[in-house]
Amino acid sequence: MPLERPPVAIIMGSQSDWETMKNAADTLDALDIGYEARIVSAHRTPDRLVAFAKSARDEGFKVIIAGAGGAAHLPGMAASMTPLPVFGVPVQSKALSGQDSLLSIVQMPAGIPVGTLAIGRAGAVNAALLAAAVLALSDDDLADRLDEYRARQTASVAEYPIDEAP
Ligand code: RP5
Repeated sequence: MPLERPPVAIIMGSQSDWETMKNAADTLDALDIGYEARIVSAHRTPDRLVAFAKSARDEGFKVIIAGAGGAAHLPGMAASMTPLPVFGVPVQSKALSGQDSLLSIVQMPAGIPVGTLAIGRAGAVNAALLAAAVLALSDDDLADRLDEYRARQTASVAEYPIDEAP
């Protein structure tokens, strides 16, 4: 019997990733989708990663959003140990501006997919929206909320630019 878990797990390699990954959490909040956020480092807490990834489906999670920076092995290693869809968010690193994170996450070998998003905030927001789209396939109320989210976004875009205060 699975434990009662929210549908989305947001995992990240470090506390320092939270500033970026909070954008995924905020987006899920806006769509009223439950999530659990955890720090799970592929390098510093490998046993925690194995325990999490191997039990994620049985615990009731449906989608995993994994953010990491630098040598960003977390999304790929998580994907190697779970059949759940994994969306990877490259966190912007200090040394290489996140290009290292992006390439670490995106270059998965055939057979173990990670849906890789953009570097930084945009990637975190879009990972949440992709998670929502997956969940909406079997949740009509969520599909409606996603449509409304898109409609609000469209309505918020002005037709003409204005001068902004310097
Ligand atoms: C990665 O190393 C984390 O995902 C983080 O982006 C990066 C730096 O971690 P800290 O040194 O800030 O903890 O594992």
